[in-house]
Amino acid sequence: MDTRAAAAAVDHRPLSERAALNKEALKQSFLDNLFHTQGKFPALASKSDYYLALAYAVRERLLQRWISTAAEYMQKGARTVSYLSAEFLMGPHLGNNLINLGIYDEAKQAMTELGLNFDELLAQEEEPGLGNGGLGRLAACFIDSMATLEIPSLGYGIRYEFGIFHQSIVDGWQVEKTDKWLRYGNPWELQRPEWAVQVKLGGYTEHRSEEDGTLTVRWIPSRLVSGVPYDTPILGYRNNTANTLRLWSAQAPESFDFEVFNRGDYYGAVMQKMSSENLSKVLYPNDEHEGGKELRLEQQYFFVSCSLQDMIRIMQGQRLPLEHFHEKFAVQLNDTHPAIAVAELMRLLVDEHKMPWNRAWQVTCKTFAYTNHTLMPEALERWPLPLFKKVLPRHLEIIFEINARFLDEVRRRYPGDSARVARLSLIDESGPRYVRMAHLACVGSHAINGVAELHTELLKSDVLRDFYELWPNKFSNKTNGVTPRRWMVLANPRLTRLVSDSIGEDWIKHLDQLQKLEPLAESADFRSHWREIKRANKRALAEVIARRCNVAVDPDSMFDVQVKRIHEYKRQHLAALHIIALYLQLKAQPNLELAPRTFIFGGKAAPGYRMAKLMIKLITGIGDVVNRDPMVRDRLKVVFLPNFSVTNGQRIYPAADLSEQISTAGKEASGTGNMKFQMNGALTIGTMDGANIEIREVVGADNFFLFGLTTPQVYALQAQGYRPHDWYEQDPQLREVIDMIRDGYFSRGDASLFRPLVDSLLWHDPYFLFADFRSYVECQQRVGETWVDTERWTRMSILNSARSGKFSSDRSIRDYTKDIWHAPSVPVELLTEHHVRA
Ligand code: RUG
Repeated sequence: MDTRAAAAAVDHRPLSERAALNKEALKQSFLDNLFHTQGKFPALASKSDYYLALAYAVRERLLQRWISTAAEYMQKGARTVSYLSAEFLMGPHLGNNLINLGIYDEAKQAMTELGLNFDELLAQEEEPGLGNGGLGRLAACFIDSMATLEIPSLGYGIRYEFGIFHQSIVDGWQVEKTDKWLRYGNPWELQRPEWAVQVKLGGYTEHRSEEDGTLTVRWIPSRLVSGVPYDTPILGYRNNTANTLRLWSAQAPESFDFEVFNRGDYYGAVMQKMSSENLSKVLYPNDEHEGGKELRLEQQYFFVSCSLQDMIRIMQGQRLPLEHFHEKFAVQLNDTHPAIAVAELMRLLVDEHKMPWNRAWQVTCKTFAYTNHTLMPEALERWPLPLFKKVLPRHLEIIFEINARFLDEVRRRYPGDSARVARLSLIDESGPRYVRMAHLACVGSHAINGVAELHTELLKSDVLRDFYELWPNKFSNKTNGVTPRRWMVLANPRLTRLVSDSIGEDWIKHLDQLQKLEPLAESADFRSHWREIKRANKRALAEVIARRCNVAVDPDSMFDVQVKRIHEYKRQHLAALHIIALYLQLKAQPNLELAPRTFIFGGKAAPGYRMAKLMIKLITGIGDVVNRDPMVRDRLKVVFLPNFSVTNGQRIYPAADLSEQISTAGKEASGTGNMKFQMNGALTIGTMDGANIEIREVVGADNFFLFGLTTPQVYALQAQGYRPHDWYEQDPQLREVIDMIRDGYFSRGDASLFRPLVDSLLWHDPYFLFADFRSYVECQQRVGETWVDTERWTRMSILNSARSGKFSSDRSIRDYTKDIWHAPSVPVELLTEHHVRA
């Protein structure tokens, strides 16, 4: 770009004129921002400067929508959904905002005309990885859908300074690096210090009888932390709505610093400031044992308290009495991480706003609804009582009071059933005492939901059975969904163009309309287009793989993909066993007809989860052997793509032929990656688990590769005493595969490396790999046979995509709105600058 020409082009017109949604206006604001915001001219500007200049240009276009939305909601006194989530895995904003504003192509053209590479600019954005996986990404899809459906909503969470760690693979092992996503600033957020709130922690309580006979409680904290909100606009798709994601950052409150400072303890004051700011420092990476982590409990309480105080501020601003809190706000608890909100709202209403207990309890129960996301017992949060008391002494008292009243009700319903009372109690007293957060969420919510049909049924019959028996009407299912804006339109522009050219653009907001593609599955011409697109996407991914993994993969081979968190229950190691079986087959019969396959893995292991890290090492070890072996390397390739993230997912899902959804039946609550693959035309090989069951239901059994035990079969096998070693003895192929790992074939002769993994499988196999091995291998055989019939495969691929309408998060949000939130949509009229000033 020529500096003089660029300088001459700077424009001084008011923002409203400059913020038009067209190419020339965009170019203009880009140049203005390069000069006035970045303070750079082209000869000095870095790619990051260009990215930021474009981001600010886009932000100017968001602000008008954001202000108009806020004004509309205020004027209408709109009922608002508050989505409380410890994680929001947003992914990069720029591309998504351009799509939702409807100016993606214009922006691309504008940058190209300025001599810049648009894709390179997009790649500059540091992805805000403020989540671990499915749960955080679901929250991101949900706020996208709420904005698209024009439902007034606020996403509340934590502005972690370090998001999910960056994974690299060194010598086949996972290595973690901190994620400094804020290092170059974040153009998408606005700090709102004027809405900061104070949060208390620690200390003790004082109870006093007043003269009028009432009892007042004072909580004297040992620490105060200030919560400062950072707001990010969340655009709806091609409408005027821009809702808000409000993330809280912890800072030291000045007044408190001063107290220590005045005592002359300067270093003490500094330490206190640092310890306060630690609260929002880092996202916990979903480790196995979080129960004892004080900072994690503090984080949860911190963002919940900030958010509820913020809602109260909003009510007071609109002069609404707090008795009507539940009418103004529908608060959804995304898992148990924000469950402390039940006790905190009670504290705010009773202690701080002097509402009588019974009234406050009614308001609280009508306010909250709770989504459960897991059946894994170790993921159900509980906090040791002493720790809880140390951090939240007043809340423990409130929980005891809630529990006493609740258990009275239980005893009335089930006289003499003390075992049931113990099971339902908010306090686990079977050993050392714990506060059970799922119980607190169930008792304090008017609605409880699971995230897929099977999951909800298992909650009712197993994990939350006692609560279901008590309150069957509270329970419902809300199957997850994903936003087609990010996961199709942004991630797969080629497919988007083909689909829109064939059936129009309505499907982007009404995904059911993809059904119109079904007849096209019979057109040879359409199928050929469909294949060309998949091939182009695979070529693009192959380039990434060559760059990152230094492995050449063939875009004409089948891309067989498993990307998700690494966990034993998700069974990446089952896929590994199958690859070894294929390898052995090829070695034994070099002329075997076998269509070339590329196995692609991606996913992070929690840093403290040793078995998961060993699973990564096993996969990379298999890759080292297979990819180098001249006898097989043209037919099998194995790659582990490092640092699976939203950005990488956008490249991977559109390029997949086969989606691996192979968790043990009854373990995966829903899965959402399965939906992203399906939308983009991958076929699924999967168990009867989570949302796989519903995917199979909509695509039809003929278009889905099913294998493995069902949940009742898993339970039965467990009950009769599962002995994996017997399965090993009885299956020669399985034996050969396991022996090879055990003997060090994939660890350069080191027979000790995979010993923990092999021993766990042989003697425990808690996730039934051996029991499902034969069925999986046979199913993979069927996959291979189908793949070589290219036309049939393509037909199945088109039908998978055409029948994915159910899995739009728009459908999920409609379900929540209809059954739980009852929040009507509020279309927004755009304000001009003139309105705002007047
Ligand atoms: O493991 C579940 C997924 O099955 C599910 O699709 C996703 C969204 O509902 O949530 C995941 N999850 C569960 N993430 N964390 C938990 C437990 O806290």
